[in-house]
Amino acid sequence: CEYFSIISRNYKDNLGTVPWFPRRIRDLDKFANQILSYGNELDSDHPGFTDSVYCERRKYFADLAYNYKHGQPIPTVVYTKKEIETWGVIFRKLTSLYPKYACKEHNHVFQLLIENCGYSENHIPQLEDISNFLKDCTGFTLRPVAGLLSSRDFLAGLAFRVFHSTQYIRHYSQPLYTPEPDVCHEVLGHVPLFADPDFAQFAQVIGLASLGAPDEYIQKLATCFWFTVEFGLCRQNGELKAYGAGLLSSFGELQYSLSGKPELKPFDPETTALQKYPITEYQPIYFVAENFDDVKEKMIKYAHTIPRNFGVTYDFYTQSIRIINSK
Ligand code: NLE
Ligand code: FE2
Repeated sequence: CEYFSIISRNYKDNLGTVPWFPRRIRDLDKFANQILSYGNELDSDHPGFTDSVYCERRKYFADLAYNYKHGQPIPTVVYTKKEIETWGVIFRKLTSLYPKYACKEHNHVFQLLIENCGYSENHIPQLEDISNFLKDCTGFTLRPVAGLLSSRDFLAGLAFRVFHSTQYIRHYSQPLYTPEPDVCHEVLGHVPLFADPDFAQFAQVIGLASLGAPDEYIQKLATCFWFTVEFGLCRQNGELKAYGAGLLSSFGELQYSLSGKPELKPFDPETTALQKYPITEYQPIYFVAENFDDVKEKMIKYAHTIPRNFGVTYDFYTQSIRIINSK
């Protein structure tokens, strides 16, 4: 199967007008059946490929997400003993590293997640509980996703403060690092930061900038997302800390990223947007942010350089996109 392949789909109609984008939060339901690869098929080099129990399980999770509709509660999952053990290994290892390696926002919210959402080494927290928690903090909510979305669809969700989240767990044989997102990556890596107001706003800025943007800019925005939300480092009190979810969910890469070995560059959307990167191994280069407010302001400036003859805002009352200055 094409588990890690990125196939770009052509949204443009024959007239070359603005690519389609969701206008109401309910429109996000349309993404479910346009995933790049159905999330239940595993590549032959995937550690779970020859494990029929694991494959079956992935199909179960893919179906849950595939059938999900906006407004429904996210289905509760009864995780197996083996799955909880895998989670436990990752949870214990990461929580021992966070005090030293994670940014202060992550550490702050993590405590709240333990108190409010049942985060513990013996329990994989439920997406529904987390989604409700995030909603109270920043208005972010989670939506289960069956497989890889195109960058365009994934980023569009952020415009609505909706984060598409996987619900399955990685194969137990490789807890230290996985190239594909899994529930550990989402709930340990991403969720804490989406509870932070500045960070939430930054993520939404990328989402809004992506709506109707030309393909070339979708790729640039996705690259900025990669080097911030996924693999960002920041400086706090003169020390380097991780805030990217791909680092905060991989106890291998978290230590590596702050080991002094990889190359570090200052985050600047113009140049960061052009950086090439591998998706199945540790990153050779990381970008360092000063703080979330600073990256947000830089992204807002960058968004203005995207050719689009209209502006957009998000209306929280109606959960829909408003078009402004349409020419
Ligand atoms: N490498 C990360 C991990 O092992 O948790 C997942 C990254 C997903 C983009
Ligand atoms: Fe991610």
